[in-house]
Amino acid sequence: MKRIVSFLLSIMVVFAMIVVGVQPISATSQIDSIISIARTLDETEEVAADVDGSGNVNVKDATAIQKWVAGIETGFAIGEGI
Ligand SMILES: [Ca+2]
Repeated sequence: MKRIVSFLLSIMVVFAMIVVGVQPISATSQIDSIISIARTLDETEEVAADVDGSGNVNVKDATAIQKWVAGIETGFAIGEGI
């Protein structure tokens, strides 16, 4: 019974994707989107995003921001303005 329900749900999801016109997104286009977003940061945004003050924005900054969002202490002044 569980397999039948799972199969029917899968068919419904695929059908809904076809009706709505959802197109699969390649990993390359997702990376291009992320890079294009990163390139649009202005100087103020880059300073704000560089939460560890290393001089560049990288995954360490993103991790610190994620921890801050989750309420985990990071030791950085995130969300306090520049
Ligand atoms: Ca940084």
